[in-house]
Amino acid sequence: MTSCVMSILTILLVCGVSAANGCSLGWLTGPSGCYFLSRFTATWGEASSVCQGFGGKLAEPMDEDSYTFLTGSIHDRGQAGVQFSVGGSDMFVEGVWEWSSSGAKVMNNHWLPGEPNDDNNNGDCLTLHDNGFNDLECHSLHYFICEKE
Ligand SMILES: [Ca+2]
Ligand SMILES: [Ca+2]
Ligand SMILES: [Ca+2]
Repeated sequence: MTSCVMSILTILLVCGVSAANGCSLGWLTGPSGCYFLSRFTATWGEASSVCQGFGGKLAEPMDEDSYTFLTGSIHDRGQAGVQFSVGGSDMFVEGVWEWSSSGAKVMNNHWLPGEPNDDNNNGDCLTLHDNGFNDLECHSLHYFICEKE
């Protein structure tokens, strides 16, 4: 029993350790925070909940530095062409793309060609490829990126 408790404590301690740069183990250090690229898929809403469970949110690359960092990270992982859910949507006003935490407008200059196309009249959630943004249906399953301070 004692060893079992000790093991759990050890795990908690190891998992709680932060790297010298201030980001938790398994998270990347980016220009405006720490980022986690998932290795499993979820709906946009589920992904948002997972990120909140980590004490963060779905990533919101609001400036060129964070956009470039995240697209580069996707590319570096060998996942060019794979799309990751990020924290923007037009679920409130069709065609008006906003970051969820602030309502700030999504940059207009990084949509993939032909996007946003409001897939099936229902493409209301934002995903990021290694080369641009796409809109997709919120209930479809994708990898995702979390962000925290
Ligand atoms: Ca819509
Ligand atoms: Ca839409
Ligand atoms: Ca689309």
